[in-house]
Amino acid sequence: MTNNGKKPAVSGAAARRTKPGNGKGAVSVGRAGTRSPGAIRQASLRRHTRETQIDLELTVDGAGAYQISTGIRFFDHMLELFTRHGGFDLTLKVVGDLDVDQHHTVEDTGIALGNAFDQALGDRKGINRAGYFLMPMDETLGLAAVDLSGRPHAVTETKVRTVRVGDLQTELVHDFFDGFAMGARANVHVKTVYGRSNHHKIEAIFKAFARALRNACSRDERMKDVLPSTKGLL
Ligand SMILES: [Mn+2]
Repeated sequence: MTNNGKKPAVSGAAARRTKPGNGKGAVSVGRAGTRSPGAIRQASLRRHTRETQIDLELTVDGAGAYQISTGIRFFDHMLELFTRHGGFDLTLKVVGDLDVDQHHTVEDTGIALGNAFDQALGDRKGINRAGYFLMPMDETLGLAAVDLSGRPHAVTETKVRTVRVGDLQTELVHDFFDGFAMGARANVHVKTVYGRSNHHKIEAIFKAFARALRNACSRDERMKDVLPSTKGLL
């Protein structure tokens, strides 16, 4: 799916580095150069392993433009609305070993997306760092709380009892957020407070997550060059 394709210009030269990755394959990460306050925060990432091939371009300070294909249609739907509700821009192409099952595809997408946020946010100075959101969707209420704390941990409670919603294995919702938390070095809590429709339960969580993350990533005008931690490192 695609929309206006709006793409802000990269500020600074894109520095590119390649590292050996985790033994599963080569991983190269490109990121926007030195960020001045107000610069658009972006990252591009290529994560190719024997299980998944992921190519991703993220703009944190975007306008909700997306072009997303993971091979799992319901997952695409969730990532599309994540991008729009977050006000990000996301181009994401995932080719995973769906002949095994959806696990690697969903988990690795979470890791890669989290990595992209980590890269784009740099030293995390001058951002809110934490955010939360309560998202209603008809009869369902979804909750998300995010802290870009450097401490990876995810807690999920979807209250979905069916094995699948659409074509997505629902237990993998946790693996996505767990992967994201690892990749972004973030603490992520998402839950369905209540609801009936399984589609709504997952969708409300993704929307709440997008808006909580948007708040966490947003700049704090009063603390422009300040690290939002007394520890000295995020
Ligand atoms: Mn929907």
